[in-house]
Amino acid sequence: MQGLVVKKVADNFWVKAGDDAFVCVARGALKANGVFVGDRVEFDPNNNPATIEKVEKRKNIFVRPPLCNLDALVITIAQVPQPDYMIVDKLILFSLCYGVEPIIVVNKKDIDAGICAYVKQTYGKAVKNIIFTNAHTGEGVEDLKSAIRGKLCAFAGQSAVGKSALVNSILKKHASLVGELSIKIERGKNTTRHCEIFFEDGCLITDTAGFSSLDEKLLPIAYYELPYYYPDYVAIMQDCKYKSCVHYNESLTDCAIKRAVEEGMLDKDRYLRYKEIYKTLNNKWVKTHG
Ligand SMILES: Nc1nc2c(ncn2[C@@H]2O[C@H](COP(=O)(O)OP(=O)(O)OP(=O)(O)O)[C@@H](O)[C@H]2O)c(=O)[nH]1
Ligand SMILES: [Mg+2]
Ligand SMILES: [Zn+2]
Repeated sequence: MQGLVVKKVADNFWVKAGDDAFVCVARGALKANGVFVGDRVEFDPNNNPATIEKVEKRKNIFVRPPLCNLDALVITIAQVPQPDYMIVDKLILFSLCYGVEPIIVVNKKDIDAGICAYVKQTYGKAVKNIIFTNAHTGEGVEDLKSAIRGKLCAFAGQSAVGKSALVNSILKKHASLVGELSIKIERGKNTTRHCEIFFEDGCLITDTAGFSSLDEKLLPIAYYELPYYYPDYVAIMQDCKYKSCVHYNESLTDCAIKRAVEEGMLDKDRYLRYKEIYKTLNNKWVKTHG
């Protein structure tokens, strides 16, 4: 039978097939860390215990949290706590590196004091789905569900922006499960993080804290590739004078990105953060390539 690994506890895997879940163990060579939550597997339910026989090819894999085949990352921000847009930029880069769709959710719409308009303006050309929600009233949550339906997704973003509240709002029936899960996650930073996929109305969700903080040094991008992970830059970079333009030190007349920033077509702060990330990646390159 075929199924999706939705939960792992010790050496046991919960494999969902249709409406049923089978508790399985991994067979032979798959035993040593060969199966992850998110894996699509072939399993034999007639063995006792049921056994996972084969793991399908993965599109991506993460260690913290231990999860694979992620389709979408819901990057959550809010008016309060004060947004750190460097985190948003890095989470977008991270998503695009691993073939994950970045989705931006601006939560706490009820206390919006300009952030909704700013985010639309700044990221509208880079991220297709930008959604505004109020996790308390459920406003916008149907839009969010439409954006993530059929995709395995995880929530990321600063603490207290309302990730768990949003997950709870989507997973009405499983609210207590989510609470239990976050307690497990919060307990002790160094213990292995529990990770589980929840289902509701065609949405596949995992509430995990693992993706929230990112070090740009760990991004698997060479500095000269960085511009290609900015869809808003890619859209106009054919207008740069030089093919190998990195949109850093070139003159305003040579670089279309710098010009667009100067003319207010692209957000200036996002560009300054781009330069900061570029510099970090460049330093890393110099260190490792001499
Ligand atoms: N006003 C308002 N408050 C909200 C909204 N959504 C969540 N909150 C509140 O924001 C606080 C933080 O919500 P959480 O869901 O715990 O935030 P989180 O992102 O999961 O935080 P961490 O688990 O620490 O990463 C709680 O007090 C929520 O009640 C909203 O739409 N509007
Ligand atoms: Mg939380
Ligand atoms: Zn340029």
